[in-house]
Amino acid sequence: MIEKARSFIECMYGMSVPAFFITNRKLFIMPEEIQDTQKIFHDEVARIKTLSEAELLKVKYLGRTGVVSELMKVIPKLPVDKRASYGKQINALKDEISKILADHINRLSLEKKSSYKKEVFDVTLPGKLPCIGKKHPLTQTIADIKDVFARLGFEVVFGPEVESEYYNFDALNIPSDHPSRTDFDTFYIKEDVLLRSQTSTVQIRIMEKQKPPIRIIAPGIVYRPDTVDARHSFMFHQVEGLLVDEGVSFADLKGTLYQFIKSYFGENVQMRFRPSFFPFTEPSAEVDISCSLCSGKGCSVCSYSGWVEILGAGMVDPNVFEAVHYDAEKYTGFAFGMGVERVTMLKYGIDDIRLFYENDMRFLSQF
Ligand code: 2U9
Repeated sequence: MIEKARSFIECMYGMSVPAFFITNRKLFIMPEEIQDTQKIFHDEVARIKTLSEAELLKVKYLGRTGVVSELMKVIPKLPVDKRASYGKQINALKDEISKILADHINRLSLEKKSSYKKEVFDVTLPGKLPCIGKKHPLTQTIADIKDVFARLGFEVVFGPEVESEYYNFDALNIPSDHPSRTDFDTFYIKEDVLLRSQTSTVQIRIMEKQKPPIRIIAPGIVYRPDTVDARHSFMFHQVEGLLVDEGVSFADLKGTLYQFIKSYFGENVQMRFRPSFFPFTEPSAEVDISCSLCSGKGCSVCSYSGWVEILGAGMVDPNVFEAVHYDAEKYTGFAFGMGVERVTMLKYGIDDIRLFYENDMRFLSQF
């Protein structure tokens, strides 16, 4: 019966039909090409070991340009009356391949999933270090300064960076002919509008609103038209402090700055006051510390003097109190100011202020 069918098909199709197969209980007589394909597929399927091999085989046989598609391309070339039968056989082969591959893919994916659970977690493997950000060194210095003064009862206050001449100069007893008021030393936006050159403007604004006792520090950016070099920048950070109360003396100023210097630079650092002059304080002083880089022995940072200047300070000038309507007979106070870049450079031995502004991770990651 089979032999009969074969010779019938061979004679009808004009091609060799060496075998047959049964799908869905129907007898199909397969042309050789289809039968060979089926045989090769079964050989290949028998060799599959992994899910990815099964998936590759799926692409090879059932993909858009795969083996089955190639077989389909023969159909239009057959005599019209033979196309349907040939097409049916290819479809049967396609169904068979699809089913076998789907079974393999399902089984292999289940096996893969269950093998995950069996994997042993090696606790001795080194972990991946998370990349943790940190504060910019200037932000860190401001935080460190705030910490010391917070412990001494100082409150942190802020104010505008665009100011009037009154707050930046007049209220601070800086006379109208003072050289710092010219546009060589101050950035003017227009007449009577400028970028603050010190944060003392903030203390004036606070004193206008609050009666003593006052105990504040004002951190912030200030602007001066300096040519940029290793020690200067047209903008930098300051922290200024102000304490006003009855009976405040120069000894209180010294004690406060002593505490700050020991806490920030270390217990072994020495402090000295040199007489100076500022329009807003009287008497005034410049404060030095023993060079923390050479421990006072002398190096290029301290110009071989063993001392470096870190801040200016003094007792608030009575004219400043008058500007904010404080009774200068009743109240006294001290004030001080420091450059944040400068104290950071001295603490860490940084020799160029521009490093703070360049966002170079090789520099920033060291802090
Ligand atoms: C009020 C009254 C007085 C703040 C002071 C200095 C001295 C000082 C400089 C340090 C380095 C500025 O950044 S720097 O260039 N500052 O020398 N600052 S006394 O005096 C005040 C502040 C506010 C109402």
